[in-house]
Amino acid sequence: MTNEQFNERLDRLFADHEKLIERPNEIDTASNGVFHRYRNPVLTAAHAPIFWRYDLNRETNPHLLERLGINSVFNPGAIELEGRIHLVARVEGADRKSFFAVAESENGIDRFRFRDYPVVLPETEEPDVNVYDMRLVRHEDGWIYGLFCTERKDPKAPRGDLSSAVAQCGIVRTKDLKTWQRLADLKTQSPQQRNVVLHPEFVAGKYAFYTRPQDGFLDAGSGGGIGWALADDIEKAVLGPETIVHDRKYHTVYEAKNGLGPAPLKTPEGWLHLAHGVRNTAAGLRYVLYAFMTALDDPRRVIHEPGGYLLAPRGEERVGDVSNVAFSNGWIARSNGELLLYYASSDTRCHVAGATVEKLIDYCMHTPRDPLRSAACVRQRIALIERNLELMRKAGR
Ligand code: M1P
Repeated sequence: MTNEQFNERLDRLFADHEKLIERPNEIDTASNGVFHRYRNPVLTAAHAPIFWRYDLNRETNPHLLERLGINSVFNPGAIELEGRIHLVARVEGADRKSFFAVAESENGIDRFRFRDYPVVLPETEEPDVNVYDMRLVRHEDGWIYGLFCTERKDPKAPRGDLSSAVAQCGIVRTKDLKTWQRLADLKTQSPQQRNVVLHPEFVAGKYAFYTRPQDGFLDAGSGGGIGWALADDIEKAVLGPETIVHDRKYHTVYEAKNGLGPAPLKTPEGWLHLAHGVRNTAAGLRYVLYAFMTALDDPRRVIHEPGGYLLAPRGEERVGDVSNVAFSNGWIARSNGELLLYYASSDTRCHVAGATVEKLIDYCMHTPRDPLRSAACVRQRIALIERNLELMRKAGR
């Protein structure tokens, strides 16, 4: 490669990257009324800065080859800070290891740009092998907490088993998403934990955690459900027995597994929750997002439980490293009532859907519950049809 060719290729790399970052996003007009999708993903592997991936020095990289590839960018935590929307994304290198990186945007819909450096996450005495899926929450104690999954090789795995892992909840806190303080990993009575979320307020003067007790690394086993327990201290948080807030149920969209998404939002009608539900199919697991509400005076008590899913992977979203997955661990309620719901598709890329808190409350309060049996579902639908046909007759439609 001549000097000229090297520079030409370098210019093109930077220009294409800039074009991608600056690409405006548009609302996808096909909407069910509850939320609207946006056409373009907000963050992808291609959004990672060129200087994270290439060695730009002609002496050491004469062919201008990518040296440290990025495989995917997904499952972002989200928070509004100083008027800007910040995502703490799970960035996975070509080597399969994930790390966290902060990307910022003015409007939360497009032009997300990664900060120059990824997050340098402090470690405990037991080094993390892989970290992912940070849930950010602004707690009433004044800190922003990030709860994430820390994964390490299972020390009890038989020789030759290089897949078994132990998942636990790591905890960091920050004021600015720049300096991070690592606290002790959460201690619970369950063999493994993933999808742990900190409730934004004290409950009975204690820190309250949503958990996901599970027996194995992948399978919930006899565990599962979205759990709940309190801790006296956040710096060395220890949980007692977990009670189940929202359980798995036979033949629902959350029969195999479920887990809380972002921290719940406080609304006048109750705590608004977003979660993922997993079912088994012949083609593998299918992950969808669902919503529910709990009581303001007792965040463990479910008060509204709409049936079915809120958002399921659609079209291209269905394809990726782990296909047929919609997963969310970040949303932002803006002061004007707008809701930005960040979700990832198929463990590959990040999207945003727009809604309002008011619409989500309406969805939770007025969507009928899952009747759990086909015949009952038909009766439920016929009741709707009858009411509508009557209205249509009166309106002369
Ligand atoms: O691959 C789908 C998701 O699987 C896990 O979620 P869960 O523990 O509920 O099965 C997580 O690893 C998540 O990151 C991933 O998106």
